[in-house]
Amino acid sequence: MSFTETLQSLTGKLLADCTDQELYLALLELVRQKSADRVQPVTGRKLYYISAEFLIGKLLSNNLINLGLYEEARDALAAAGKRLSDIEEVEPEPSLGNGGLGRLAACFLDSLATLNLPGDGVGLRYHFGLFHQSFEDGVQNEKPDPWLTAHSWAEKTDVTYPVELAGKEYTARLYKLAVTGYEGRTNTLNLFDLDTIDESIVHDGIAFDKTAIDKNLTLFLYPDDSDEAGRRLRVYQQYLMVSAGAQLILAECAARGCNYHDLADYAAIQINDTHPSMVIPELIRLLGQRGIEFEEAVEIVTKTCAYTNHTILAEALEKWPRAYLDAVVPQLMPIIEKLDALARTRTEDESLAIIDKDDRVHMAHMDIHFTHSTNGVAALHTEILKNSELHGFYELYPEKFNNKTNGITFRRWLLECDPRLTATLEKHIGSGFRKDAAELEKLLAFANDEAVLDELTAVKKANKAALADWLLRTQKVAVNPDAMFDIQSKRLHEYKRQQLNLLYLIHQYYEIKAGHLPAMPLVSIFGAKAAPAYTIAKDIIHALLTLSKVIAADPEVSKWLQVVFVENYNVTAAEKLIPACDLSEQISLASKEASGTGNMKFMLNGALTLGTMDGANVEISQQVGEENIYIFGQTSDQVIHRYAVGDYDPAQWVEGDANIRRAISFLTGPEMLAAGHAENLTRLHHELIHKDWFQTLPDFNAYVVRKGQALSDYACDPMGWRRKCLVNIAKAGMFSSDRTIAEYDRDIWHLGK
Ligand code: 4GP
Repeated sequence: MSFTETLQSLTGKLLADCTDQELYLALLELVRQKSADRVQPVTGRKLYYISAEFLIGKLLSNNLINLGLYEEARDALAAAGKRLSDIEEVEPEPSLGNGGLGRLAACFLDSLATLNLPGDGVGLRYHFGLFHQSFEDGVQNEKPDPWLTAHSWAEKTDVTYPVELAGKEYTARLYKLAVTGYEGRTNTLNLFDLDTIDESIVHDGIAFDKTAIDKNLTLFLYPDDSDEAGRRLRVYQQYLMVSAGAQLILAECAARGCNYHDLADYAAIQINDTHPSMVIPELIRLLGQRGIEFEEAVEIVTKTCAYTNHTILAEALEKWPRAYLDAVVPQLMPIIEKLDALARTRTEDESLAIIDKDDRVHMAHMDIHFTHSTNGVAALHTEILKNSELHGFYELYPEKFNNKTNGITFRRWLLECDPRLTATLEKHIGSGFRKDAAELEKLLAFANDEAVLDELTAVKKANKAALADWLLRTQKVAVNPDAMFDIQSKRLHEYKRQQLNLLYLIHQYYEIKAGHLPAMPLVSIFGAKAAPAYTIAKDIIHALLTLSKVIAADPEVSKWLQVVFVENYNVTAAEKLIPACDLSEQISLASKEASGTGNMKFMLNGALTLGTMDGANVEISQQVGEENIYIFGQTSDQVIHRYAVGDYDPAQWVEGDANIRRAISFLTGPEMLAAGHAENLTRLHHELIHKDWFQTLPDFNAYVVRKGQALSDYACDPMGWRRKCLVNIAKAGMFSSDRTIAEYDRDIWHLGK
């Protein structure tokens, strides 16, 4: 049967007569059948990657690519006068993640299946995922972001597990979502939910009754935790995930012949950040119910589990008040107490305890004591963990610490999002890079080939035009595609320093007004959601939106400078932005960004990085050489030293530097106050002058200079610029998540063995 006939048999109509919705459902069904054909039996160790987030993004095109059906589907539809891109729009995006950690989990699932490794995900089936962001009156507004429809990729099963929360029994139901690798096997993303969730309790944006657990438990990823009910709800969610997950793992292993004593021969469990940490005491509890003594259970769990740390920000290293755990998971507290006592026999250092003197339970500490591996996600990050943040643990367990530099799946972040670049690469270096990313290096042979560089320029130009169209259609903004596209898209957080970019833009505003024109026009594009309770992050969004209005209203400046803040930044938006980017902003305060993965996506798509020596920027810079990246700012050692000395005073920088003073004062100057809200602007102004916890001001001048350099290189030496882009693409191979997963498997998981 031809592809057209297959689709027609699924819809029961001629393709030309189908609606996009009907075609979407037919393709979904087809992908489902083909994915099922690729399920393989499991032998030996199987991975369970437990994570509160799986930021999978839309699945249709990705699945078609991985199944080798994309071109056929596109052509069959085109022959019937349909466009695959229109059908993609029918699919709602599952925003089951917030940022890097969740997107990484999705890339890892893709690579596991592609490398033919048995590895499933375990998480929650949130009804609304994160939240839908809109801007109203220059302020972020949050609404539910539904993705579940009658025909969802996640299929309901009959499998349920009892989960006891606050002494009451709930029933967790398993949903399965097929994950098909590129020319690889099909694995599963296991998502748990309750049948009793009631979406109608959500009101006024994303507010809901936080105490009605049976109705609210899986409504949202990261419900607002600014009050105690919200924080407790997170504990409830975490336990639902790990208890149901642990029961699933034990059941699957038992079905394959495991007698529980040998669990580590059947399962490897990766704890993705601290959200799933309770899987440790939960497994010990469940093994106890199956007749295994505490000491042996601890040994089994330690051999089975491994932990990944994704951040050194103190507020993200979860410490739950013991009272919460007493109330929500009383069945775990006696086990956590025993683990704390056991850990205390290994060290007298109070700072490494699981339960501290203030009765808080440190989840990361439990992970490090009772798993066999702790890894950071970029070389610098792992060194910081070993030498400062987790130094005491490193001294106690040096053999547990290892680095696994993050990666991204090239299927989504090159083949799918940048078909023009993919085709150009294939023309010159063949298609081997689809499976072996190291083959991208073959491109280096063309570094001085002007015809190839011109082709790369043409690809970028077409991608920028496509982004301009998309911005016009979805955001109602017109941009100049001949300007340099400068993009900062990532979660909104002070450590990522969108505020540094903001100050630069104000600086440029003044410079242009003073007649100091830049080398070329700049379109500065942002995409970011701020956590609903994170006030300063929302103030930064407000300031950028306000500045955007001020500049747009000033014809003198707007010829040279434009600020665009994309609404509701998500995976779909990222897929549009990244291929069109010229300059990738990776300007976190050195030492604070664990790795970053956006930096890798931009590089792979031929953008140059403007960044600090932070996270994986360090490795990117080593790969491409310092002449092919724009590095600026303090080093992590300098930053860590400044924190240690504790004498950083932003007010001195404001006083001592006229440019800084001018840029900061503008925030509460007449132009901004006329266009924005005094409350938000004044608060941000105050924060920067009096706190500036992430040391924006010491890096300001270096940033201005380096960005000016990038603009002038782009304007004055287009060939040189494109050569740098080529080197970045060619050297991106190391950042494939296939490489990362192969390393996890080699050093930690040993799957299938
Ligand atoms: C993120 C880190 O901020 C980012 O640097 C890293 O690339 C990513 O994890 C994947 O390892 N952390 C989070 C989080 O998303 O919620 O802590």
